Amino acid sequence: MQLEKQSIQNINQDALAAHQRKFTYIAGEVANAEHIVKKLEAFNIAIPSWALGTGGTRFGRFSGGGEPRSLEEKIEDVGLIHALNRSSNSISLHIPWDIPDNASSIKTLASQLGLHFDAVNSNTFQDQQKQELSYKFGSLHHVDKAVRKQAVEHNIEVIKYGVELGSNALSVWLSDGSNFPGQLNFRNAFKNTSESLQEIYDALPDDWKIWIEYKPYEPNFYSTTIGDWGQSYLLASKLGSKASTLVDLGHHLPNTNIEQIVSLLLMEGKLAGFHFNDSKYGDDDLTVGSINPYQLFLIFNELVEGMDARGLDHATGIGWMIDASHNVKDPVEDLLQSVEAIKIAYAQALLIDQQELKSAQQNNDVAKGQEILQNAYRTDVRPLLAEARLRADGALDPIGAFRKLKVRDQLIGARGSKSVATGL
Ligand code: PSV
Ligand code: MN
Ligand code: MN
Repeated sequence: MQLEKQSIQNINQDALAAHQRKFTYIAGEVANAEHIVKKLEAFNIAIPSWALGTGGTRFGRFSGGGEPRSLEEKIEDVGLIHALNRSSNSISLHIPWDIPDNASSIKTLASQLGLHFDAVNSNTFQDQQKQELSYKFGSLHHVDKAVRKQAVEHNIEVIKYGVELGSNALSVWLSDGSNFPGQLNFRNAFKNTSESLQEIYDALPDDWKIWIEYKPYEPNFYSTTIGDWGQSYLLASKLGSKASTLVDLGHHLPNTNIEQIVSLLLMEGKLAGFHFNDSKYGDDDLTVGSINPYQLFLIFNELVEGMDARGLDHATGIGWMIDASHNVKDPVEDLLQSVEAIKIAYAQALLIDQQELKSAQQNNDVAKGQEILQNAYRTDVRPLLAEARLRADGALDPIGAFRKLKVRDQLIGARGSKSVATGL
């Protein structure tokens, strides 16, 4: 199904007067409201194909119904999200969970909905049916050259799919690691990984990039071969300019200063981009901004300041993606919430007077620096987001519109109440 602009506009009518009141107020309060609205209008976050169905845990999966049954239906759902928030104009595929065999018709469907394909993700953390060799003891780091070769070939195949779809980045996350001391020689595992990645790197088309994701633990609980940003950065540096480090917010040990990592990677030109989510304990994949929105804001402060310093803008080079999963919420509503949280953090960071902050830092005026950040963080920027959506023909209140238009009921009608997303 597709959402008509007109039906969204009809729903906006009821909330228009209240919105205008709130927008006029904030536009008078902050110095750069127009600038922020324009930045928000241009801001887009990729939706992961694997987040459109109920994820579940290893203990169970409770579907909400109407879930996409095919890649086409996943693309349709991203189209719905984008129609409502006007900030989700791309989809990130995970192969082989998604098999884009019919690339040209898939591409046509996406472009009809105003979408394109973001990074493609490879998967060597599971064994697939008919796969010759097992990844039980790892893939790119494996002690057996034949297993490494199989994993390299899979990645090269994923690049080929990506080329057909018009993507230009390969995102690699490896579960490779060990569960017990003595299981693995760390240096050999790292060298094998480096050599395997080099073979994949050599197969990248000229305008492509490879993004190397890190994660400290799970599924391995003693060591992970690309376990932190240092290990990812080391690999990316050895590989060359097409390689950089992907930061998944949930892939840090508790209380890690993620904004500092972001700041330094950006400085070194090695920040690939993000898998946005939130975390209470580990790789929880919770809705962005649901646990620690201040951290998200501090990350965006580093991005705004660091991108300015490097002459970058939102569209240049960095991958903005969500990586979350939904066990008890409607996946579409959850993704709408995540995108909203990211844009709130971005808008708040854009409120900061960076010159004033720099001068507070230069003068060691600690309280002033803190005040500048906290004032921005405590500003309700939601009317700026709503205005950006309104100007782009989106919904003033995306979740409200999703509910009023009974989108989920219609999806259940079309797909059934027991539909299951492919690949999950
Ligand atoms: C691993 O935890 C990860 O964050 C990687 O990005 C995978 O591609 C994704 O989750 C799969 O759900
Ligand atoms: Mn991730
Ligand atoms: Mn993860």
